[in-house]
Amino acid sequence: MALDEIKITRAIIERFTAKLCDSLNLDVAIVGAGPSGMMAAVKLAQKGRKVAIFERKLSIGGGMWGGGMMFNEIVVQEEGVRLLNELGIAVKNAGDGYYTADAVECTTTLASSVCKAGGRFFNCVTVEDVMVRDKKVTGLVINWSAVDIAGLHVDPLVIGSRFCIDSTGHATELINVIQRKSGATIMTDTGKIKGERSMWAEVAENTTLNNTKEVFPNVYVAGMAANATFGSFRMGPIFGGMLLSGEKVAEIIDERLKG
Ligand code: 48H
Repeated sequence: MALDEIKITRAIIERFTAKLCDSLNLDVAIVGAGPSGMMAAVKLAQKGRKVAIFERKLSIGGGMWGGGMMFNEIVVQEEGVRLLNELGIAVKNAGDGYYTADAVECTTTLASSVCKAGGRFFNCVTVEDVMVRDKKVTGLVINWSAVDIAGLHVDPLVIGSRFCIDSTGHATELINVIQRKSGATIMTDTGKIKGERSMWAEVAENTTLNNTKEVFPNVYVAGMAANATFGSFRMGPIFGGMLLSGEKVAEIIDERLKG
C-alpha cells in the first residue's frame, strides 16, 4: 500500500475535530485523569453518560503510575479490591486486609476501560477557568497545556457540561479557580477551601469518601481534591479511597442526571 502523508494528516485532523465537536455538550466533564477521575469516567460511561476527561499532561494516570516513591506498586485495602476485580486487574493479598496491584497495570487498565466504555480523554489540555451562569457552573474553559507552558497569549475555548468533577488531586485547581474568580462560597463549613493536612492514612481514607460531594452548584470534588477541599489528611500510596471516591461521585451525578 502506498502511503500518503497528507491523507494521514487529514485523517487525524478530521477524527480529532469530530471527537472534540461531539464533546461540546457533555453530561459530565472531568478535570484530571488520576485514579479518581478515571474511575468516575468508567462508571459514568458504563451508565451511558456522555463523559470526557481533560488532562493537563501528555500522560494520563496522575499519581498512580509511580506507586509509592517510584516503587510502582500500589496498596489497596479490602474495601477497594472489588473495583480492581471488576476491571480485571490482578490483585495480590499482602495479609491483614492489605492488597497490592501493579501501578502500571492499574493505570493502563483504568484508562482502557474509560475508552472501551465510551468515555473520552483529551490529554495535553489544561482547564484554566469555568463558565458560570445564575451562580451555577455550566462548563469548562480549556486551552492547550503547551500554550500555558509557553506563556503564549492565546484565548481559550469552552466545553459545556451539566456537571463537572474536580479530580485534580492535591492542587484542587477547579475549585480554586471558582473561589478566586467568582468570590464564591464553597460548600465547606468556612465557605472556603480548607486545604490539605499531613499524612494520616486511616483517617484520610475514610474522609475521602465523606468529602466526595458537591461543593459549588454543579461541581463535585473527588479523590485527593475532596480531602484538600475539606481540610482532611493525605494518605500516601494507598488507593482504595481514590477509586471508591470516583465510583461514589459517578453514582451521585448519575442520579441527578435522571432527575
Ligand atoms: C487539567 C489537571 C489540572 C487542570 C491538575 O493527583 P491525581 O492522581 O488525582 P487523584 O485525586 O485521583 O489521586 C490522587 C493520588 O494520585 C495521590 O496523589 C495520592 C493518593 N496521594 C497521597 C499522598 O499522600 O500524596 O491526578 C490529578 C490529575 C493529574 O494528572 C494532573 O495533571 C491533572 O489532574 N490536573 N488537568 N487541567 N487544571 N490540574
